[in-house]
Amino acid sequence: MKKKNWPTHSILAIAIVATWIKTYVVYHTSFDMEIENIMQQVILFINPLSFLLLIYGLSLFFKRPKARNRYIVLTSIILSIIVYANAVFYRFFTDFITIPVLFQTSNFGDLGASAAESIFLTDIFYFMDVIVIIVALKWLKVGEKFTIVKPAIRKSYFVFSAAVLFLNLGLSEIERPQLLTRSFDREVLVKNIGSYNYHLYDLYIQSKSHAQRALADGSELVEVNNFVRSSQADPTEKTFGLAEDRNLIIVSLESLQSFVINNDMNGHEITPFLNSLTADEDTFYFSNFYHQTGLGKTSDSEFLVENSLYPLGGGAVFFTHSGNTFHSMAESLNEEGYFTNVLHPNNKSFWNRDMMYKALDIQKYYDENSYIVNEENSVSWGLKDAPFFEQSVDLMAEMPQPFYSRLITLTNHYPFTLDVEDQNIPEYDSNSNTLNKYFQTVNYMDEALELFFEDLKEKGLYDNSIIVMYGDHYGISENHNNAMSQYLEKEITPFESAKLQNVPLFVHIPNSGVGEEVTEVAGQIDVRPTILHLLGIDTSKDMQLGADLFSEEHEDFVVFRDGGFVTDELVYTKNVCYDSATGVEIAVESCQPYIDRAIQELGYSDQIINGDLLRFYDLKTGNLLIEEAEKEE
Ligand code: GP9
Ligand code: MN
Repeated sequence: MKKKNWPTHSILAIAIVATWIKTYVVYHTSFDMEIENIMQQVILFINPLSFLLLIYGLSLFFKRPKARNRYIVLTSIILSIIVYANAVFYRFFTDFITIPVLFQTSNFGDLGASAAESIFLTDIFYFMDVIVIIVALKWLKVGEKFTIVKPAIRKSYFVFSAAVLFLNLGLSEIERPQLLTRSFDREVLVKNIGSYNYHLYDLYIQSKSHAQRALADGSELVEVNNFVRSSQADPTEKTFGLAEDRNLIIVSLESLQSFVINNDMNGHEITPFLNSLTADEDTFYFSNFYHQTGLGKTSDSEFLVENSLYPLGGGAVFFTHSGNTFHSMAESLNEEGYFTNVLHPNNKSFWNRDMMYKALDIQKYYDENSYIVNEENSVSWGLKDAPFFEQSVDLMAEMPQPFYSRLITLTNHYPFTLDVEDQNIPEYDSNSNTLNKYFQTVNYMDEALELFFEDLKEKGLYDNSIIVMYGDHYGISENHNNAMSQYLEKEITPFESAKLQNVPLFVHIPNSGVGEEVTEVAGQIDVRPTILHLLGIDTSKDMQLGADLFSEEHEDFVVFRDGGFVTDELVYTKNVCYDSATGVEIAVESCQPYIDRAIQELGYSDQIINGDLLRFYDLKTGNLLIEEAEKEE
């Protein structure tokens, strides 16, 4: 059979259309992006096109058809890998890749078990366009003449591609004004400018922040300092120094959200021990406390607690800025003669902790090498919580006092795997395997905590310590909304999702007798000043964005990393303002002052981190070291 002759640039056209359609299908099947109207659907449809026209169009600069085809195939492979990597990443983090996370490759090894569960044979679809192009090359008879594409044709081609880009940006501007200047939300970006352009934009943002450090001279600190000083909350006499000279023990509770506290699952109490603490006379239980983490998850919560600054909007600050100068809580406690350390039975480079802890002046990191870890005492990510606490108390008993020990639990981590002998309550019965198992691992962690308290008492460490515990971030992502709505017996709207970022905070001060439930709206950023004040340490010179939770000047206001927030009256999320009590949507004007404040605070925090501004700050005197920096040059 004689093959039909196809026009010269058929392969180019096929490549563009194949990748375009594939990308659009991937948008709908791999990412959970809410499309609210026809316009958004149109934008989503056209947004891959301008980039694909450009990148595949570069083949027009090759003279030989062979080279041109090779370039097209190679490009399609690279683009497919990018799309696929995003899809797999999204399965974990419900987010798109940003450049700094690519430098976190040492984490990917540890993700092993979970990653394997997230890769399927059907994923071959992500390479569908590559297959189509290769088949087309093999079967279609395309003019193989040695051709130089006329510059005029090339020019009109690229003008067309630019026109498509401007059409895309124009429609996005109507749909979402100031998209590129204000957005904290990667999803909105991808929805509007497309996943490929988003990566270019990200590249631009990241190199800009790199340049920011080089350009910063400390003068930026003047405004930040004025803001921090004016929003400082003074401690109250009632609680200042309440736990003076005690050891400080902080426990980061993996993936623990507040919805399980004082709740049951099919009649089974989930967290009996923590529930008892909510009504304990030695415990302050903060029921309106929220996590504020971004992509850095556990490490972001650590960053918030140590620095009282926000983590970054893209990537984990533990990775991107471990070379910065920080004034951490550990540094303040070192000054007071504390032995500062972290205990966590994982590989020391996970989340770049080994590097970052040095920057945070933490004296010792007891990583997995400090623990006896074997088949019997570990599950999934590593050492189980109960043996972890047990061995940690042994280590703590040997430490010079007073000490500041921060312990990070591990068992209640996705995919929430638990040995049968540790399961004390049954699984839940929804369509989400993740949620079904979550209750069991939470229950296990709760039991381990009770044993931890007993161990501390046994080793004589309990009475002279203060024990602070908080949920590090959500455990159940929005991917499990159906199952969550079955469990909570209500629809999980964006408003409910925001409220589900509520995690518990416990401040347990043995023999103090002053405990109560505190309903102040607050976040992880407030932990540091609260604790330091309880220990009787002045923070009036600290460059911090949080405030003492016991202070009369503490505001009911918590800012999320994506620019959303919660106050005692309002919830703002995904650009919509809600009445906090009813969940009813209200005019955005009511939220506006707080929207501006949130942007301002996040901006100052980003400035401090990106500009590495604390190198220009003398914590002892509170002086800005601007002139000295100038003299050095
Ligand atoms: C890893 C542990 C879990 O060491 O802290 O990190 P996460 O995935 O929750 O950020
Ligand atoms: Mn975590």
